[in-house]
Amino acid sequence: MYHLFKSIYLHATSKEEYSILLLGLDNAGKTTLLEQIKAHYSTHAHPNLKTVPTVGQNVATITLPDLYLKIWDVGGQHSLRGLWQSYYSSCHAIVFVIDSTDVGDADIARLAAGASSADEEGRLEECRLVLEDVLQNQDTEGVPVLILANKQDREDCVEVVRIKEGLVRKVFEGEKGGSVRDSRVLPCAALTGTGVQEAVEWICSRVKWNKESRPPVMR
Ligand SMILES: Nc1nc2c(ncn2[C@@H]2O[C@H](COP(=O)(O)OP(=O)(O)OP(=O)(O)O)[C@@H](O)[C@H]2O)c(=O)[nH]1
Ligand SMILES: [Mg+2]
Repeated sequence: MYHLFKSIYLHATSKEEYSILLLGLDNAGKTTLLEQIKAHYSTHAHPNLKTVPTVGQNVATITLPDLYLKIWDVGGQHSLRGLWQSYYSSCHAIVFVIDSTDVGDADIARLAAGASSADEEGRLEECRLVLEDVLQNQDTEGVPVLILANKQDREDCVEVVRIKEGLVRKVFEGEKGGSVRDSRVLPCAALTGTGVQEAVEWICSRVKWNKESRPPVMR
């Protein structure tokens, strides 16, 4: 009887926990985003916006009314990207952060037209290859992916619609786009916090939707 009551109690007081993986090239804004999410969903904290390049990982758990999000922010430098795949099988959603000032509007137009990308101004090609690599890995199969077009506060940013049509759609619909999955492209400015709540809301709805394929951990 004790065990029955204990398990009923634990069930009633526990919540689902989902792991979210922040990916993207170095300098994209992942750590800044994590800081804003932490500040937004706790009553006291101010975001620490003085970030340094991440070597290894940062992790934070935020508490929402009906679930926990455990957010993993991993370093995006070239030499660290090999570590990403060890997170894939246990994550419930991926947030791929793009620096909208570092993909080049003209380059996007060239890519969309199927032309070569020999004289790029930004890191569009690198970004495309890295995103394709994530989507192609079998451990990310079926995982919802949110693409955040970050740094939309800067005047020199490429608009979200251009990134969506010219880059993301091309990757997702290409042969290296991987399996069919839930995906969305949203604008964001991690530095100011604009778009952060919308991103978290999308993530929450999609991990719940996908929970039969990737069940949460009960905490
Ligand atoms: N203007 C602007 N700057 C941003 C934004 N987000 C991040 N930054 C700046 O971009 C730089 C890199 O941000 P980080 O959050 O450290 O980047 P990261 O993706 O964690 O980089 P790695 O740890 O090397 O993978 C910092 O100088 C941030 O202040 C944004 O939305 N707008
Ligand atoms: Mg970082």
